[in-house]
Amino acid sequence: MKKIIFPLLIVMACLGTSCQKNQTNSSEESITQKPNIIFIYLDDLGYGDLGVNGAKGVETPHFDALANGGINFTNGYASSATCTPSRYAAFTGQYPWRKNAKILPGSAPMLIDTTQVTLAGMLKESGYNTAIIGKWHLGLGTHDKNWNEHIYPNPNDVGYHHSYIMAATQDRVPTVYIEDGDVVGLDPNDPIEIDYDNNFPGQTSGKENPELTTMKWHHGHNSSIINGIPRIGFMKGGKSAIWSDVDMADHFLGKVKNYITEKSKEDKPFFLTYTMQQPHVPRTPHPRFVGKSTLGPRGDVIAEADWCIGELMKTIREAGIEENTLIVLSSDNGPVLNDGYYDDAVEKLGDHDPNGGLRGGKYSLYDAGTHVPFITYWKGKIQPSTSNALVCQMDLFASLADLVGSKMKSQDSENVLPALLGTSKEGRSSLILEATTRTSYRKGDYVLMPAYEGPKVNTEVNIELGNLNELALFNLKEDPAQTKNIAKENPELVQQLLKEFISKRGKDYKKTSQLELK
Ligand code: NG6
Ligand code: CA
Repeated sequence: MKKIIFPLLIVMACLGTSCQKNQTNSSEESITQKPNIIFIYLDDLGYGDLGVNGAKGVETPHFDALANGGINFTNGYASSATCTPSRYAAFTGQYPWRKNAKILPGSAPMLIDTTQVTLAGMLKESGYNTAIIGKWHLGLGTHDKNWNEHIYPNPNDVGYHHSYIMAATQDRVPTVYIEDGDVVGLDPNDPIEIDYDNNFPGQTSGKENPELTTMKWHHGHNSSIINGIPRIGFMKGGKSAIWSDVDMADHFLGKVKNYITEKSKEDKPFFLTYTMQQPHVPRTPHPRFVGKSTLGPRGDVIAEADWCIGELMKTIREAGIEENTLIVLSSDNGPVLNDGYYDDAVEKLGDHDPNGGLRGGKYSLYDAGTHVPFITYWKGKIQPSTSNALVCQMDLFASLADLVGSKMKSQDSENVLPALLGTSKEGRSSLILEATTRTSYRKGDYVLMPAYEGPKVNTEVNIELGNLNELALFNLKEDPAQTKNIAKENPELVQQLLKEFISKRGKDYKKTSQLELK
């Protein structure tokens, strides 16, 4: 947006009434300046996947520049250890277990109700242009939607003026882009059909025709073969609309650059959610990035994502808005190596630790499931630092509402704006974390993990799930790898935390369902 006009409004307001300096700092700033906001949301990027957090075998200079030039949070969280629930929380400010949010198939109806408050909707109400470009994975339309017609509801019905998305994940059908509710490039004579249960007569599949695949499936991912990659779910038709996997990063980035360039010319500020697909499976780096890391495709797509961030920053600088743009960067859940394809992520890991020393990973109730990279950057406004304040993506709603002077509220979001801007090292005092319906309770440096039934390890992805025989207490500051259950030594603290947890989460926290990868 152009240089800001708000001071004039304040002068005008002061002419009418007495103009006391009675606002808090942040609301005062929000009156003088509403910055552009860009939320960069990665998919399955681990805390330790950034150079600044100790990555080995892949260089991430652009991520690191944001972290070193802004605030690198050491206690930043996704609400959940999988995508749909985390996105639900980040985009609505409500705990995902209230909505029973789980990993959705690509055919799922929209999970967010069109009457719900959303982060984008709040910013839209506050005068922002709003857009989402990238992965969605919160369902679209209704159960019986027709992909060949306008899809309602879509992101534009829950707060975004503009959306350019993939419906679910890169490994799920439909493998097409959807712009403002319409499939892009669709030939009406070749309509799309989607089925998550049964294949279409006469069509090949990864299960029956593995010889036709160029990427081999390890578990699941054996339905329709598209661009040589076996996917989750069956798809028929829509040939002209099918995306190119190796070009996906460039494709979304192109949309992002155009959006920033165009909207920075307008008087309104913008809120852009850039939901990158990396390093989720299938990992398909553009040929320019193949071999850029020593980690195989998983590292190469992290290098690709890093380049995209560099390009985004270049665009912001060229548009002259770097000092008027708040950037928040995070990941929807922790890392996984083999998530269903043979792609050398395990074999080429070397001494890289995507978890950054934390236990578990994607799908896990242990810390690495939800404890993710979390960076805020605002040139000239945020002083470079690291912060151990406890912050969650779900808090963007209340924090950004404060920043822009909105009175709108969402149920579970807490205002941690001072932590996000670095004027305070205090974040939330507690947080409920979730992994496939199981929940734990983080308070201060401690995390309380109730006992849950189920396997200790998911052997397909080789990740410890955090199903413990007995309730456990860990001090994450002293023991980030969660090696020592200190519940027995701290009975009073355990009772206190359990009481708080149950009062917030409800007594039925034990009603859980098992992780099913499909
Ligand atoms: C699992 C998929 C996994 C990934 C995940 C969702 C199988 C066997 N595994 O069910 O590959 O797609 O769902 O990931 O299908 S998330 O980051 O979007 O939550
Ligand atoms: Ca994810």
